[in-house]
Amino acid sequence: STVGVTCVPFSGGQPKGGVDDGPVEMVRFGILDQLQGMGYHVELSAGMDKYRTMRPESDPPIGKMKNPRYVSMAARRVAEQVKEHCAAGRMAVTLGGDHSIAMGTLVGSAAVYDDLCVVWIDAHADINTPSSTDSGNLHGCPLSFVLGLCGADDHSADGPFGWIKPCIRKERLVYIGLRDVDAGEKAILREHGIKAFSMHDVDRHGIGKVVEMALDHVNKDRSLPIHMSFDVDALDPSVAPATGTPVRGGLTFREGHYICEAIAETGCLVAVDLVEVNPALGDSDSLRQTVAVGCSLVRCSLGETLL
Ligand code: DIR
Ligand code: MN
Ligand code: MN
Ligand code: MN
Repeated sequence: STVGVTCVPFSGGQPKGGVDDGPVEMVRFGILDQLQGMGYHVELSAGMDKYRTMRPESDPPIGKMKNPRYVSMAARRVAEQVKEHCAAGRMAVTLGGDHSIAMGTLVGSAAVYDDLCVVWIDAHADINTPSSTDSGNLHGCPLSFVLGLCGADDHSADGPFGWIKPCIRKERLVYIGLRDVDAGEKAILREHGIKAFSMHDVDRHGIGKVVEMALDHVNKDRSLPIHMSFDVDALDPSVAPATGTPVRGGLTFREGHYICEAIAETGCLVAVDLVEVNPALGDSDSLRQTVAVGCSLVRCSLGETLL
């Protein structure tokens, strides 16, 4: 079978440079050869350099949103590339880049798969709306756009995000790993009854039970297509130090891998994002460790097993 890999060297959804070098470092580490070694044919999306050169000359904030036009243009292109892979029946693997690109990956996979479920692995909820965000960084907002939680004006045809039509049902979203959720985001999760398993739940139940409960919530019969969006900052900073917004108390190396293995085992996975690897942060050891763990999570999502 074929994996459709989209590399997205993009950092416009947050202020730290370097996260745009995540995909090239993962390729340099050998992720494409590793997937081929697992028996996959690899189809690589063309023109990854365009994500750097497409930055508009002028991109003043809209309300609190920073780089709104650039984020929108990049995500829109991601959506086309992911949609093309999904439409061709390929497993869509997207290497970021910051998490704002998930606006694009989700629009792309949801355009092909009805009743898509989303498993979001992250320290953060990434569900701020353009009005609830404190930082204005759009990597903290991708889910509000695809769920349809922002205001009508945020989707207006003359604004940058008019192309995003809500495409994910809130009942089909579940989180694992949360531990740094803004007050406004907590209110959104509560108001909409969105299911989330925090690190507290991982401590209480163990990762095996948490993944089972998460899948039971979005995909009781294990029959619906799954899009897994994995922010490497879900892992503990001791495991994945080279990332822009590390938060203590995260998933262990095995817990992170277990999630990917268990979701791969369902046979329902159609798209995987691996985002927020920032090779510019920390020393060369942190970089190597983080890139390596990112690649290994991708391989496990594609069926690599321990035995
Ligand atoms: C915060 C941090 N909730 C924000 N979000 C991060 O800026 O909206 N997401 N770091 O990955
Ligand atoms: Mn995060
Ligand atoms: Mn909306
Ligand atoms: Mn994230």
